[in-house]
Amino acid sequence: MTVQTSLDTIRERALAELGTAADLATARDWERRFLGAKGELTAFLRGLGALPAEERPAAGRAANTLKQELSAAYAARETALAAADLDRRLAEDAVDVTLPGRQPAVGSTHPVTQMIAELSDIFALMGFQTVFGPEVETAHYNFDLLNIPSDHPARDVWDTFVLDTDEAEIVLRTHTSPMQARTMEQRQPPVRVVVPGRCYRYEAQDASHEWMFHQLEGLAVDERITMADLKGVLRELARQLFGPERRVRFRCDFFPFVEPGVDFAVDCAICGGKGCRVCKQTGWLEMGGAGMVHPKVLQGVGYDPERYTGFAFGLGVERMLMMRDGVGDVRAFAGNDLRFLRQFARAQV
Ligand code: YSA
Repeated sequence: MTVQTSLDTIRERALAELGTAADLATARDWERRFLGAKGELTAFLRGLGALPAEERPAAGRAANTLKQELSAAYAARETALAAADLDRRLAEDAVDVTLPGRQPAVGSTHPVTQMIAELSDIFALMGFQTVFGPEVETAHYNFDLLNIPSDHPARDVWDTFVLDTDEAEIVLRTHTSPMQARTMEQRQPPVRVVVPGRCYRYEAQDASHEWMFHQLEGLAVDERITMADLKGVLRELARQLFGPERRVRFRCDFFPFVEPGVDFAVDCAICGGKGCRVCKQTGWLEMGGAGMVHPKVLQGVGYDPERYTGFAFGLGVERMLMMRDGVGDVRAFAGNDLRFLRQFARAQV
């Protein structure tokens, strides 16, 4: 077989195979097989050394001409296949701009957050400023300054999560009351604040008790503040939150940081005070504790108890929601069941 015949055979086969390459990968494989370092044509060029010297120049020229022809054919085929590939990908990625958009999932504030905002608004109208305090507290603020010294039996009833006992005893606050002392240490009377926030108690959970829940503390200190002011403020709260027909009840209760102390209840809005599952058949729902700030607490923060008096209260935020919206189990609020939470969904502004 002459050199030219061999080259013609390679040429014919190469162009036929390139013509059938349907995608870029096949075309690149073709290039490797014919034009690559170990390709057929390269091997042919290397073999030229075995020819008689007088035949080599012509054979070399013919082989190089074929190489250029095949390279040009490959370049044209590659360009065509790349363009076809781009067209295909563009067609696949095409967006139909006339399709209606997907509805974005819009969240809503948690019912407890909503209730805290509502309570802050109600108290703001009565002149109370909303402030916040730490959830990780020292026993000094959580107990000592509230007239509950370490040897006092009342300390045991708070079911406290203790975080550290090394230097200062560090606890998760069991109530929002430590903010009474923190606030009074920072301001001089007149003081009027409410303090919403999380509290923690190492308690068995049931329909009305969670280990993590929210309270709203209230504190007013000034000259001539009386129990009548406390009753008036809490009655107004019940009126705004539950409606003018609700009745309120104050019964004697004991908290070491008040004198006298009361528990504050509202007649059950679900059953109208007749007795139901939510109010445990009593007709009343306890909202929290309250009272006149104990003189020792005032003294502890440097206030003169002869000059100043004050009232304070601590209300259960989940309890108020349960009562107003007929929720039978406090555990629902932290349960993360979207079917429950969506019932409180509000448009965000
Ligand atoms: C009392 C007098 C004051 O001058 C100021 C504040 C207080 C309240 C006091 N610091 C306190 O924590 N009292 S309390 O233990 O009775 O809790 C108040 C309210 O928090 C309860 O009425 C209830 O509504 C809510 N609460 C308490 N433990 C709870 C709870 N809510 C859900 N789960 C729990 N485990």
